[in-house]
Amino acid sequence: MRGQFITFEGGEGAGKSTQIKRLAKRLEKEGHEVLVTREPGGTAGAEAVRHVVLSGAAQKYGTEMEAVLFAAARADNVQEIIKPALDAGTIVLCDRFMDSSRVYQGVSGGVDTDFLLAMERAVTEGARPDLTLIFDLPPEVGLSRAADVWAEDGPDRFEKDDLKLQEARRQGFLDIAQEEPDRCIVIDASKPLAQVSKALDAAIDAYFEKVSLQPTAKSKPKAKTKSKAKT
Ligand code: T5A
Repeated sequence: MRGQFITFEGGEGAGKSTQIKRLAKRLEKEGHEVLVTREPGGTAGAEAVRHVVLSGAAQKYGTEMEAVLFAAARADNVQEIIKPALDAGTIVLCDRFMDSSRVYQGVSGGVDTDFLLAMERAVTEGARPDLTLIFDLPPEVGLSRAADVWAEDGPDRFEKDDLKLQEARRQGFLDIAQEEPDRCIVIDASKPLAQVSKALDAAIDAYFEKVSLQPTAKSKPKAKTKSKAKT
């Protein structure tokens, strides 16, 4: 028995966590087993790494070091949370995953592609996304949305990067969607909340129909929804 692994990707403030929360509730109501996790994060160890990378403490050691830290956090999340849930037949909704490393550390960070893909293969074994929703919007719109919810310590290490880098990341995600059309669906995240929700629901419905997915829970399942607190 294997569940479904659905990842959510995109630039800063694209609305992923808002939609994941809503979608998890919807799927639970329909009787699906749902687990929500995020990257970097999900486990105590990965949350500790999250603090190190998002605070900017690792930046001075270079983008390769940051890439390794993200991969280490991913390995822990995959082994401790994602793989066991998938093995139990759960739908896993993950806020960012391997495509964020490809884009942030690869496209905009300049880390060697072979190095990144080797780490990706090593840590995602048995847990490759079945479906990836890419939330696309102009970076200035996303950053302005994110700014509304910044903690008092302000933007994190990646939110501080200039618009040119943020644009490169947007294009990086769109390129992945084009290269892997069977796995990726682009959602126009610049639209008002209700329209984004509708587009996401339609994408999920079409995917579930494609893979003939029906609710499997015998009783109402419990989602382990993790809070999306800043570092
Ligand atoms: N990173 C991560 C890497 O560099 N490499 C990696 O391998 C990984 C895994 C993670 C950072 O780490 C980097 C990428 C990131 O920079 P994070 O805080 O988790 O840090 O960053 P984000 O995932 O970007 O989280 P955000 O909270 O900034 O963005 P979300 O989750 O996409 O957006 P959300 O839902 O919190 O919404 C932001 C605001 O917009 C509003 C919401 O209410 C909220 O106020 N909103 C809308 N407003 C108008 N219209 C809509 N349609 C809206 N949707 C949401």
